[in-house]
Amino acid sequence: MTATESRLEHLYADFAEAHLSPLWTQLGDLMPAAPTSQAVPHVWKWSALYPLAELAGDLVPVGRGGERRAIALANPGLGGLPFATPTLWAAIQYLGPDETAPEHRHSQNAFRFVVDGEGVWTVVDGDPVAMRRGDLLLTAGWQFHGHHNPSGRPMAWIDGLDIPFVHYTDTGFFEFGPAAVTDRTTPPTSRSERLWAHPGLSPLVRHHDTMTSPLAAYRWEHTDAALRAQLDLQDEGHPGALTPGHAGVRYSNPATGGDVLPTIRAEFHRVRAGIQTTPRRDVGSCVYQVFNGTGTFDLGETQHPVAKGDLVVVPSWTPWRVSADDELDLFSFSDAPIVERLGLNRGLAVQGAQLP
Ligand code: GTQ
Ligand code: FE2
Repeated sequence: MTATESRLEHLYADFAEAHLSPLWTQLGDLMPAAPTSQAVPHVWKWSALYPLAELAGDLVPVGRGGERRAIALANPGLGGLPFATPTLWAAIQYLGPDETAPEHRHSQNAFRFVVDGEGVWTVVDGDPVAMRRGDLLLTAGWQFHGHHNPSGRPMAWIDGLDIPFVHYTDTGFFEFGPAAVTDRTTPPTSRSERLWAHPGLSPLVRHHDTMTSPLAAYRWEHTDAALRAQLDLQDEGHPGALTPGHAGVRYSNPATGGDVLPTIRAEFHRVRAGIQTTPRRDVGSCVYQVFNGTGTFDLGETQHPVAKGDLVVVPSWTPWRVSADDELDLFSFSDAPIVERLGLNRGLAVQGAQLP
């Protein structure tokens, strides 16, 4: 070892001792030419998830303290953390007959999506919201919420939250509410829908928060009708669907037209049998859940057959596309509002997606 090498070695040791770290040895990791996510593309099969949730239903009570019988997708690339992606939490939540998940509130924004079943009401700031197949239900940050199941049957759904983002930014607060939900009535329609779910019409009331949708429930009948109309219009020779055989909608805030939550975008896609979507790669991460049908996701180098209920993680900048065997209905959510509002997106998302 030369004298300089020896002095360098000491310098690095001194850096470590002084809690300092030089840029030049790690530039490629810290500032790669394009995103290189620690998260990996992965698929969780509903056929594996659901029985485990059922088993948890038998063995694990739900109540104050643990709060929810929710089982998170832990991305295999994220070292065992309960995070689907570096920004997004995705979990299956299970509530048995006559069970109640107590009220609480937190900074983290949340939604529920129902792939199957009904019978649970989520009570959001005192407004009971029925949860049914195909519905998207919102719980914005700091709204009190609890869930109760007055039906005789268990119900499972998926939760999406920005828990990882709030965790990494140290921005979370949490508060317990009543152990029982405040309003145990079971109306088919929530007060938020009665006020806000009229197409093209905003009530002349003050809605202060521009980043959060005032509408707590987006019903399947509307999503389904919107997608069907896009494909029908295309068949009739009119502009409609995104590309041939691929229809898509974004769930939007009826007061602003923006995303439903400050940190989470939600969409629904319908891909006709035999159609392969245009390959794309996006800045930011995304989670898909198959609502209906079968097909194959190409994620980077790998191919993954999917069926109803399966959950698919697409990490940032991963090239991907999906092919439908029979008509494929896909719910999706992403961190796009974070990426876009902070000016971190790249416009040419479709270009440069190379798939084998
Ligand atoms: O239902 O309130 O999956 O607070 C994670 C945290 C669900 C909920 C989750 C939560 C909830
Ligand atoms: Fe919660």
